[in-house]
Amino acid sequence: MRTVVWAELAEAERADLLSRGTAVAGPQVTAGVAEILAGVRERGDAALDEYGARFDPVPAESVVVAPEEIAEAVRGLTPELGEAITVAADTIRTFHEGGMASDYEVETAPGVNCARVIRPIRRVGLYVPAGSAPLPSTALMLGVPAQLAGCPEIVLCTPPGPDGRADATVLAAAAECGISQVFVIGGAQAIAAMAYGTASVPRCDKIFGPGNAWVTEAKRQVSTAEGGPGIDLPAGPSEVVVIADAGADPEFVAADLLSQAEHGPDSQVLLLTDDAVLAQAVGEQLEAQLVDLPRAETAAKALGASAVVITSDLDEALTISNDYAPEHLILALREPSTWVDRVERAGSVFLGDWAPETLGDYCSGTNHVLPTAGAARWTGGVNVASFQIAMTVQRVTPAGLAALAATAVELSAAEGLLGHQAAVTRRLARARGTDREG
Ligand code: HSO
Ligand code: ZN
Repeated sequence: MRTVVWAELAEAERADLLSRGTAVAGPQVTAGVAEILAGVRERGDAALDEYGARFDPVPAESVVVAPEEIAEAVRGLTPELGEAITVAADTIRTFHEGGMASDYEVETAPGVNCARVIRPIRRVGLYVPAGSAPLPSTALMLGVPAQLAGCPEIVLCTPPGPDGRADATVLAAAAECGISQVFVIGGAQAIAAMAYGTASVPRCDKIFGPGNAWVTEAKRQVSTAEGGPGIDLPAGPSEVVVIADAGADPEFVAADLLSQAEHGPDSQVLLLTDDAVLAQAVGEQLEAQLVDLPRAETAAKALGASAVVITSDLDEALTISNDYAPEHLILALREPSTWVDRVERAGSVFLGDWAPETLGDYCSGTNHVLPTAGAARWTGGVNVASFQIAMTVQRVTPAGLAALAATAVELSAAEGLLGHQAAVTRRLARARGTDREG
């Protein structure tokens, strides 16, 4: 990792340092994705087989995962892994359940009652990647909130592994969330199948989940097509910013940086610190720890494109992080809670020396499907509300209509929409007539 001093950087160098370089799909990906989407839309299952044969190292024999295969996957888990899936599902459930939106009703004017009622999205599609490694934890992060939201139909797509089958742990995680409609389809074609539907794959109303550039671009394209499904958020290459002070533990800081760097060569890793001695020590730790990692090559590539930034003080570090809007932010600081108020935007924040991002990735309870590429400027991560529709309902009595009639009449006149106005005044006249008769 190269080390730079923030105060010595020109404006353009600062912008370059904070630019992801991965946020926008290249023209090749855009065009390739468009072709796949059109293929699946026009030829359905036949196109899925065709793209599977073209893109998957070992294509699946059938895209449909039979219920017996899911049951077999659950039976085949070691007791330890089975327990880990259950414990993680429980913590995720506990945290997400605590923040569920509820219905509410208020009287906004005498005789006018407005309510919000929550409805689950009818059919949701979850994408669980397996490109560089199968991610059963992602099945839990999407499946648990979908289940809590009460979605009646949950569809899950995941790419085939080296044996041409869905990863057994992903299947077991799906089963933990009560998901039975599982398909072995990867990449843009999986997103296309869930967006348009095929004879085998049901058409979904909203598509969730992280993925590579092709998956992220496919989600973007289907969601902007007319009648297309909704999508959760851009969940591209993983990002972590660590803000560390002189008291931080270099061994822990290096371990956290490596844990995200190992996701992929395009992972975005940044260390911000006001202490050059700490920066030096973290550098030494990175070198020492890297050699032990099976994915050292991947992590080294990501670190090669990353930086350690020396700031004048911690406040400046917070300002940089807020501008960058990271997916994950670790505050390896003394009294970290006192700094939380300074954090304006980040997908998920980890406080102090004992909260590694790994816990959030797997089992503390928070979600790991989080905004990347700066989307934390405008959204948080996936939660139960992501799987629900907040519908409004109003009840109005004749007195309620009378109470707001003048307001509606005035505003409809201002907009020149006299049809709107008549819908009020006709009722008003009738209500007055009824009053007089009564
Ligand atoms: N850090 C990843 C999530 C993940 N990590 C899954 C391990 N498995 C993106 O937030
Ligand atoms: Zn991770």
